Amino acid sequence: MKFLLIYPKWEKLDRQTRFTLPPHGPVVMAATLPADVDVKFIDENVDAINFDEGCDFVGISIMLTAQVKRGWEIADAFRARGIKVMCGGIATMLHAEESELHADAVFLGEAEGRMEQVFADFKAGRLQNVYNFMQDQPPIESVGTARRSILNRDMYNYRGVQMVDLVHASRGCRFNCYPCAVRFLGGRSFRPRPYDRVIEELSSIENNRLFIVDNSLAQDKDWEMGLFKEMIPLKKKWCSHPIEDDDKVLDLAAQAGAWFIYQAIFDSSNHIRDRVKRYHDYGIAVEGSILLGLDYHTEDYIKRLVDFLLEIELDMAEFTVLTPFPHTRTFDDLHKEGRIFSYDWNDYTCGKVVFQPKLMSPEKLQEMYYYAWDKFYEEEPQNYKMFKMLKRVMDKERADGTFKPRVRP
Ligand code: B12
Ligand code: SF4
Repeated sequence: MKFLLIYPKWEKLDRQTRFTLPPHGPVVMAATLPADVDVKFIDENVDAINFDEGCDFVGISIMLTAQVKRGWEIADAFRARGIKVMCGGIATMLHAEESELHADAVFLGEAEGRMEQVFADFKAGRLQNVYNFMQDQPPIESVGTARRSILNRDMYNYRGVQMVDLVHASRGCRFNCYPCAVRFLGGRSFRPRPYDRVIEELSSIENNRLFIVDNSLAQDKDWEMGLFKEMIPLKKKWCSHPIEDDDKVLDLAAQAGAWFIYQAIFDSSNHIRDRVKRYHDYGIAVEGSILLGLDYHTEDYIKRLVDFLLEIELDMAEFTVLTPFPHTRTFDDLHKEGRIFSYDWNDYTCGKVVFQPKLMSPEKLQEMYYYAWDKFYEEEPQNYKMFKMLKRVMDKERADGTFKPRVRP
């Protein structure tokens, strides 16, 4: 049977350099399909969908809120042709009830160990409207190597330079940050994968450059250090969300190939200054993730914050505006206070203001978003800073003999 798995197009952040990373949820989900399912994958961000392509069943993998409306449009179009559609993925869980209106089946939760039942139901003509496994997570040991062979690999490069492959070493998160939905999605327990499964997966990836997409690696120091030790012989180069601010951890991370870290930067304190400096001391670059529009943010505060980022020589910066995603505390508060003025999910890109900020107008916050991007990249444009980051990884690769030239037109 032919299963068409689709990852809908989504709008990128205004001002951010355009490049596309391979999606991860769909390739992990594809690894869980029963052996007799013939899967074809389309990432609409890099390839067009042929709605008249013959297939028996369509799956739509939706990660972002800004992707849901396009996902539903695609679902409607296939259903209008008489083909059954199942939606899954992070944003399907966050928008479950609305998704039910557009799909024959809505799958909520992790796919491991569940697809045999779903596909048996489909074949028997008894597909259920909702499969809800959110409170019943599969054992973490059952997470296998993602099925990256379904990707159209040539599309994921930046000006001919090989970008990263995505991989994860754990699920869940024990924190509960204000704007984040991970607590709702994965529960608050941290679920590390066994080292041998992670190392087996990392070894199977031809690409030397990786993005370890775990929510945060800074959750269990012993596990984190053990992981880095196991990774050293692989000589991979990788970026990730934060790692522990500890000399032993930073040293092991550097030895294991840490290239750059996405670090949330929320103020201009000495704590942040030292945190960034310590990464730099270990040869690890930092891409700051900076959220604008918190209740204490004024125009002046944002201007000073951008000056601070330049002063501490942050390598790259990604500015976003606070966005009240469903199932977050941000949504609950702003909704209750009547401060959300757009519930059009296409606006939820993190680059558009959809709520009334406390100390400025929405228009001013939007203006400050553009100000932050423009000011930070005024002297050294984004392409240049990105080139410096890529050069950094190439230098590391040349130093340990792992550099592979791979230039695409
Ligand atoms: C990787 C990632 C990215 C990558 C995506 C790369 C790509 N090409 O798609 C990048 C870096 C580009 C990215 C960007 C953003 N991201 Co992001 N990202 C993630 C992250 C860290 C991992 C997602 C992942 O791969 N998980 C692991 C996979 C295996 O899990 P999964 O997708 O749930 O898949 C499983 C199941 O859902 C199921 N499944 C999946 N698909 C399907 C389909 C079917 C049919 C079925 C049955 C099952 C199924 O099977 C899988 C295996 O069990 C998540 C947080 C997290 N840890 O989940 C945030 C997350 C998804 N991102 C988020 C956000 C906010 C963003 C941004 C909007 C803002 C930002 N700066 O972070 C930007 C986009 C800005 C823009 N407009 O340009 C939010 C989502 C908020 C929302 N409601 O939209 C999350 C949840 C982070 C958070 N802390 O809140 N992101
Ligand atoms: S923002 Fe990151 S660290 Fe905080 S709860 Fe979400 S996933 Fe965990």
